[in-house]
Amino acid sequence: MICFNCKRQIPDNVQNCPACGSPIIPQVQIRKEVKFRRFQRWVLYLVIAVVFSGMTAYAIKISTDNTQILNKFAETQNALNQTKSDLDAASKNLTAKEGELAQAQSQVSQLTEEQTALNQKTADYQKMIEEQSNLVKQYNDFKVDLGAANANVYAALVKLALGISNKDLAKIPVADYNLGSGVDTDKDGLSDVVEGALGTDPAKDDTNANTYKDKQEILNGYNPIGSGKLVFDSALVSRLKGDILLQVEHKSEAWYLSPKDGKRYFLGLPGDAVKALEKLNSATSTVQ
Ligand SMILES: [Ca+2]
Ligand SMILES: [Ca+2]
Repeated sequence: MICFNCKRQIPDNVQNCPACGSPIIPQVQIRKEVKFRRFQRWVLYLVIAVVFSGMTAYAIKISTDNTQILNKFAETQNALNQTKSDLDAASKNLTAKEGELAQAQSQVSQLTEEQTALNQKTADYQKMIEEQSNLVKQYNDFKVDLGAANANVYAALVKLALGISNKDLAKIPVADYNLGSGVDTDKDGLSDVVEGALGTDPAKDDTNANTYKDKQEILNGYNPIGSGKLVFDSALVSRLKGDILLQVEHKSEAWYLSPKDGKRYFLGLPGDAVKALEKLNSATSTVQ
């Protein structure tokens, strides 16, 4: 047996150590003591393990919480950066809008000037319309006066003109004057009115179908309705030179027999005769 105090070999069944005098504890009690202390050690290990586990879990929790906080902080930082970026963009946008507003104000100012100019032009235009209206009124008054004058001239014309039969009229050569003005259905250079006066067919450019057109035959002294040459009466022509002849067997078409060339000039229907005479007078210098 071993003394627990001095660790020396001692005899069994002694109450105290012969070497150091310490009381000797029985083996059974020692085993109990060892078992108790082993139990205490395991309890201690258990407590340490529990505490360590708790601390580890707490450390993990703190780490997790920190990570979450850091993540939230990063998110907040990103949100702040985004907000700052948005604010910068809004600031730029605001600057651009201010520029646009200034431009719009400039345009409004320009439009106001244009509106003023437009108002002035409108006033000028209304004044011009008014002046034009006055001119039209004066023109209409003048036309009434002119119409009255023409009526007087025409009355004198009818009074001075001579009536002539179609047969006698055919004995006077036709001048190439005023033959094509107005509607010309067959496009032969003789108006429908002239063809009515000459007796040709206004729907055929070659009334007698001899391959020579009506106007060509008339101006060259040929009969466009029948055949052969027209027979002119120089004595009749000499007698009627300078007269206005009314085609009384038709529609009273007026002809003027020129003393210069002995040809008849078509003046038209009674309503047109005055105008044709005026036209003929202005063209007299060209008549040979
Ligand atoms: Ca014709
Ligand atoms: Ca013919």
